[in-house]
Amino acid sequence: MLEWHVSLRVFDKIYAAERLDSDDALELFHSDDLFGIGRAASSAAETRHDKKVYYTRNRHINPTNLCVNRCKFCAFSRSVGQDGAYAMTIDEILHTLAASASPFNELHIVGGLHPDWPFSYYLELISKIKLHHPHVQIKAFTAVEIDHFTKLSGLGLQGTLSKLKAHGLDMLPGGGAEIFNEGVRARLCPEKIHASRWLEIHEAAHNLGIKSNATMLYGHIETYEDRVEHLMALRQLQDSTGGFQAFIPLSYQPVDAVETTRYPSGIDDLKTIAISRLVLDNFPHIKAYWIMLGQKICQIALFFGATDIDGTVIEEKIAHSAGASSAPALTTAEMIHLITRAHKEAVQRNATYEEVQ
Ligand code: V47
Ligand code: SF4
Repeated sequence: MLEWHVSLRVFDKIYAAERLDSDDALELFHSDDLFGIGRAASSAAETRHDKKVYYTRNRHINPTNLCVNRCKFCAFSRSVGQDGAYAMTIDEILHTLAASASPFNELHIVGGLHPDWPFSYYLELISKIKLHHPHVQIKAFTAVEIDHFTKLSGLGLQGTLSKLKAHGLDMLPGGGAEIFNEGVRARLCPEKIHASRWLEIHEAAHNLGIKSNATMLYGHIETYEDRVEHLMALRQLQDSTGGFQAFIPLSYQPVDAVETTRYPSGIDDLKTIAISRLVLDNFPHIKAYWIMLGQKICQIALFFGATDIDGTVIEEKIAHSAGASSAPALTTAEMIHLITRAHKEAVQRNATYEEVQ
């Protein structure tokens, strides 16, 4: 049941910069006071970054869509022998990068859990990319992939992450978090690592000086309580490590295999961005990922607490396999236009949020 008003008590806490608790967050999700919540989140964003909105020149590489996990919401993955399955050699990836028409300074590499590739494939991949593109920062491998690598390497979690770092890994992306609630995970992605393992992997990365992002896949079968539980778990880890850079709410792109008639509305997208900004008071950035939101909602999200819109994203495959209607890529000029038309200051960054001229 939607309540139009958020109680004055919650707004008083927000404007006094007091930390919100789970009940406050839940009240915000149940409210339909989109503008009140948005105004508060926008003010929280401007306190941190003034009018600045960050973007990057990046491209994606998905080395393979073969995956031994088959999450129900994932239209990208394939099993061995299935139509559309692919696996790229390291040379193919290097050629793709060399042939890239537009320059990039961040590479986002994620893929399926290949049934046969050894750990050495991944080490060689990132070290060769660094050799050919030394200025490029590598944001690679979700916690789900890192867990898979620990089984291949036999080096344990710390040893595996340290090896990857030594070969050129700069930071971890935020994927694989989905929704931490185990009941929802059991229904949507039973083979995936548990939430506690996802958090443990990010904690270990932070302790080794590897920054990371965090995501939440919302708008499918989860409840508002599940979203709040997810946000609180992230805030708690961030309190202890400070290693997260951005939180990215991922707007679910409906696929037939998930039995739900729900999908995130524009209002839900904006409210989720805004509430994330208000609850995750220790996260530097909330990212409005235009690939999943579409450019227009992404632009409006800049008035709801988002201070990052990701990047040019050449060749996105995961959301587009699920039918995302956003463009396949944006040019730098289009990104700047999107930000400045919202009367914000467009700031180009690298993967670790240093400003790039
Ligand atoms: O973990 C899969 C999600 C994620 C669907 O860290 C889906 O900067 C919506 O994590 N609808 C991968 N989402 C993408 C990701 C990401 C993207 C951009 C930037 C960063 C970052 C991270 O995509 C997966 C999964 O949660 N996903 N299927 C779907 N149908
Ligand atoms: Fe595999 Fe990741 Fe897709 Fe799940 S979301 S099936 S782990 S590629």
